[in-house]
Amino acid sequence: MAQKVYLGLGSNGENAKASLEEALAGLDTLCGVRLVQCSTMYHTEPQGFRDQPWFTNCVCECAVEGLDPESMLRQCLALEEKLGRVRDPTKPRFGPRVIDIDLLLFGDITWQSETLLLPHPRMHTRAFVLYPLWEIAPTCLLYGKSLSWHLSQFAWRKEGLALYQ
Ligand code: PH2
Ligand code: MG
Ligand code: MG
Repeated sequence: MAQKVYLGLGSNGENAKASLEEALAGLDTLCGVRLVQCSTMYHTEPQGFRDQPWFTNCVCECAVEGLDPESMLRQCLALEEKLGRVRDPTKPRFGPRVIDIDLLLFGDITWQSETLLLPHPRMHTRAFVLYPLWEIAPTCLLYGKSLSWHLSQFAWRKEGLALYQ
């Protein structure tokens, strides 16, 4: 049976929107993966490492068949590389990137390995993930609470398509 998988996509490269579109198209071509829906693309204030350009972020839903979370992750990392991402260990961990594809939720699976944690360990603290996810999955629960509950736990605001936090 196919799993409902939610992914967070982000870019603060030069052509961020084009990079997200390429990533969405690329996801749909992955073996065992079908793109089901995608949120609006938002312009989002950088989190973590603040001194970098604003990001464009969206969240998408994929139907995933015959893949476990680690093999899905490997395919996502390979797609990031194909779209031009270079991981430089001397650069800040949360710094600028042409494309970031994060596994947020993989069905109801809780996963804890050295390479992957599910649910994504920071998603409940980030408006740039929670708000677009709420848009496409308004009844989704995270740790047994609604997405709007999580969004009420910290300060953020939406102005048009901009998400401040
Ligand atoms: N990704 C990060 C760090 N900070 N901030 C925003 N607004 N959007 C992101 O996608 C993002 C971030 C690390 O993955
Ligand atoms: Mg990320
Ligand atoms: Mg990532």
